Order: sequence, then C-alpha cells, then structure tokens
Amino acid sequence: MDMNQIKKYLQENLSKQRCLHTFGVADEAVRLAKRYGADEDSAYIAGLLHDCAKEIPADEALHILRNEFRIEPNAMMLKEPRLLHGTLGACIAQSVFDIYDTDILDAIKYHTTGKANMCLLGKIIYIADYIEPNRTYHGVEELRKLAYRDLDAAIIFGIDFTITDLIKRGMVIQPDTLHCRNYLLMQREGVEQEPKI
Ligand code: DGI
Ligand code: FE
Ligand code: FE
Repeated sequence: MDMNQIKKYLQENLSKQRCLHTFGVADEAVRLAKRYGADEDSAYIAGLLHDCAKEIPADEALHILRNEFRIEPNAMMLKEPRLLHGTLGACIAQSVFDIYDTDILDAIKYHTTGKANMCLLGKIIYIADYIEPNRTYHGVEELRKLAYRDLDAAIIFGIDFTITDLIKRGMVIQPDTLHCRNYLLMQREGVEQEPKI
C-alpha cells in the first residue's frame, strides 16, 4: 500500500484541519490496535481514509454514489446526506486505492453510525474518531481513558453522547446507530445474539 499516494490524495481533497484530524485518527487507531491486538497497518490505512469523502458536497456525493457505484442510500440517509461520507469513502478506498480488505472497507463505511456486530477494526476506527488528539470537547479525557480500558463501553458512551445530542436537536437517528448500541448492550448482558435453530 502506497501511504504517500493516500496522503497526497488527502492533502489535495481535504482542508488542513480535516487532514490533521485524519492523521490524528490514524495514529490513535494504531495505538488502539496495539492495545487490543488488531492489525496495525489496517488501522493506519482505515484511519487515514475514514473521512476521505468528507468534503465532497452532499449533492455531488449522492450523484457519485448513484451513478458511479450504483448505490441508492436509504430514506434516512437521504434526510441526512452528510452521513454518506462513510459509504462514499469506502467506495473511494476500493476504487482509487485498490483496497479490498472488508474489515478496512467496513470500518470506513460505518465509522459515523457504527453497526451491529462490528469487527475489532470497526470499533477501533469508531472510537479513534472520537478521541484522536485534536478532539477537545468536554469529557474527551474520560473517554480516552475508557477507550483503553473497555473498548465496547467507550463505544456505548460515544453513541449515548451522540444520540442525546441528536435528540436535543430533533434529528433522525440512523438505525445502524441504534443497532450498534443495542448489540453491544445485549452482548454485555450475555444475551444470545444468534437465533437458536
Ligand atoms: O466526520 P467526523 O466529523 O470526523 O465525525 P463523524 O463521521 O462521526 O460525524 C459526526 C456527525 O455525525 C455528528 O454531527 C453527529 C452525526 N451523526 C452520527 N450518528 C448519527 C448522526 N447524525 C444523524 N442524523 N443520525 C445519526 O444516527
Ligand atoms: Fe466522519
Ligand atoms: Fe472523522
């Protein structure tokens, strides 16, 4: 994998601030990968690319998804088209950078909402996005500590934070965001996830 090609793409397509954030997520993801035994190279690549489509205007992102990748977003995504940057980011990772690793592609695709039964890399990118060193919101220090102590608990905390904010603002909550939270909570209670046949 040519990291310089990825970095060049980011510098050409993202603002300075957004570039700093993506490098922050990539470094944080490597630290989390070390802590939890995930593949460090995959963590770095997924971290670098997670927001690669962030600054493509929503109408253009929708046009590219539909016409180039034959993807029709669901009604709730269409209501909040900024959220499409994960889906389009995964498409770009595959088509521009020849990445076919499904863990990397899924980690990019679902980094904003999460989803049920995320792989370890998906969890790492999800939480690295919240805690990378350039994030400064109230409570980030606590979440940083939690992320290295209990990865799933940190994800639940992050989702709760986001959902609470979305409710205050009267926004739609994506089903994947809820599925992600429900799955983790039920798993922690030891409830069977697989249907018994
Ligand atoms: O791209 P970043 O800014 O680094 O972070 P991100 O991809 O996690 O996007 C964060 C934004 O996404 C934040 O404004 C909250 C929003 N978001 C996350 N989950 C949902 C959501 N917005 C809606 N409407 N519904 C969701 O389920
Ligand atoms: Fe993002
Ligand atoms: Fe991000």
